Amino acid sequence: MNTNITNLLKEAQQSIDQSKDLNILDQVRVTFLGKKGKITELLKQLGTLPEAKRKSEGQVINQAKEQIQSWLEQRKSQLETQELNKKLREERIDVTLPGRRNVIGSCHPVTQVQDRLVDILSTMGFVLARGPEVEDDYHNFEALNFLPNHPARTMHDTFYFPDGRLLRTHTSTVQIRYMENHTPPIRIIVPGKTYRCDSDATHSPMFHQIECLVVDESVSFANLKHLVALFLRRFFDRDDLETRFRPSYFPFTEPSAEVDAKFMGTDRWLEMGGCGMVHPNVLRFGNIDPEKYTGYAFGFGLDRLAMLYFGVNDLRLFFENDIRFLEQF
Ligand code: 2NL
Repeated sequence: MNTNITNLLKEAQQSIDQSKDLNILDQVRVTFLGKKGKITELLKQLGTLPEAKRKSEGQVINQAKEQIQSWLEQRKSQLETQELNKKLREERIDVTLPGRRNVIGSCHPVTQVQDRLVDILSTMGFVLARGPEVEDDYHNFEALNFLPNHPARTMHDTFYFPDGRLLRTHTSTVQIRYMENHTPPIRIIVPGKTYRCDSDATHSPMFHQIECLVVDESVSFANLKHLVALFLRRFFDRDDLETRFRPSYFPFTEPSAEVDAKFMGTDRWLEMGGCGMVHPNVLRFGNIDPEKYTGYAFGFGLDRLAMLYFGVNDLRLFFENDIRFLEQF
């Protein structure tokens, strides 16, 4: 019996020493001291021994039990210290590391140009107006004097929804809506996103326009020409900027013109946008009496203005959202 105990103690000591963590140590405790543990089994067997041996054997087993308990406790506190130290090491904060930088965003270049245009035209008495990007055929085409079979209505240029609604192909929809709810004098500026089924180096399916509409008594083509020239000079901050009108056609204006600008030192005319006197039919669709009022309107491609303003040579850069490009503005 005694040699058994000696071996058992050796075995326990070894297992305790080799326990790598608290879970394993607890398993060892169960193996020796648990309800069905080796020591517990020995104590149970005491009853089968003759009276004389029972006491001394009992003492020996109890001593062994206490010994194992004390080893377990020692090892336990050792492992606890180890685990605490490991945790402290892992969770150490290196206060000498550089802090995380706050990355601050900025306005997209097209938005910057849009804001600049709105600022300039606000000083000229224009009021900002906005409207929905999902539109109906009436506000996008019919009220703008597009005949039922006009080519711009075909699936080729316009994004249609299954229910017949569409993504506006120009911001003029907003001016129609504004005329429906206001009486002249009207002086509005309408910037916004527009959509056409077109995509290459110079066309993006989503692009931006900025349009202006003026309706009042005795508004003239001369007023239009003066305002466009003045506004372009202010926008490019060039008093020497030359502008010219070329005859053109839009369903919603008559007469209509294309606007070109030439920068001093270059001999090339660059197209900026279009303009014209609001067609009497369009005024009527907006509940405005064309016998009493006249109006002019002009529209510019905002992305194109932004390219010229910042000297960007590829339209697509504006829509790729590459942070290395955007960070430069
Ligand atoms: C262009 C040409 C233009 C207009 C837009 C307009 C709006 C109403 C009535 C009459 Cl509600 N006209 N807008 C007029 C002429 C030209 O835009 O090339 N835009 C990028």
